[in-house]
Amino acid sequence: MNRRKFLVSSGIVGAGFLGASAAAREVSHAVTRSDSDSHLNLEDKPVAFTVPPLSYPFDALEPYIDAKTMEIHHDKHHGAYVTNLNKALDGHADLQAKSIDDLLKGLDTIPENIRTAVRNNGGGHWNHTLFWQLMKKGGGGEPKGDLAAALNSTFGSFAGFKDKLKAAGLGRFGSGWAWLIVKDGKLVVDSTPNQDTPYLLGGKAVLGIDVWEHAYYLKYQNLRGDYIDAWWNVVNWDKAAELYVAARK
Ligand code: MN3
Repeated sequence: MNRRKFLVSSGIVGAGFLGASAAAREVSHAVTRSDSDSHLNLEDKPVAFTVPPLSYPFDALEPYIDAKTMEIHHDKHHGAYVTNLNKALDGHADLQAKSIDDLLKGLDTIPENIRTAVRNNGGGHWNHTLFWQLMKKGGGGEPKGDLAAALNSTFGSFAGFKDKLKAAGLGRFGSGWAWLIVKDGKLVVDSTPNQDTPYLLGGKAVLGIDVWEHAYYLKYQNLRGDYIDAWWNVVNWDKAAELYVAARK
């Protein structure tokens, strides 16, 4: 069975266990590859990047992030980054065969006429794929273990860290992201403009918050700070802890 047939059948088998809209997404993305694939299946033409389905329903993060925002953000915004990334890579089989990580780590090697498109849309795909995983229903609270200890020693306290990330988010003029990254073995808070990834900061992501208006405007309008305050209630600290361990390797 080739990859394409396998994914189609697994998508349909999986559909019975998912809600109707999740099932539709699963099937509509079935004839694709996963982003972890780093090489071509030579039996098939190169296949496109896809939006991974959310692992929770759109309303899972209510009341902190509303269902409508999640739906538009995931399906339309993330969807558009993926569509435009695929468009930019059209005709570049060598680049289509790469993982999204490798594309973004090697922006210098991307042909100049599509480099900005890959940076923006590939970055949008990478950032959002991570962002969905950094949130969960019943999230929030405080980190544990090594990450908690490192946040305390680096920023004085968990509250000190939260203040710093909020300031980075508020200080990012226009659209972008605020990040907690590991850089040179240390935790650092920083931000990126547009859809630039932590790779462009020279670090590896532990936690990140989308501060584009599309992430919060329906519920919070111009009050970015209120959105950031609310976002702490949905943070998936288990995922952040996992990324912290990986980033230090
Ligand atoms: Mn966004």
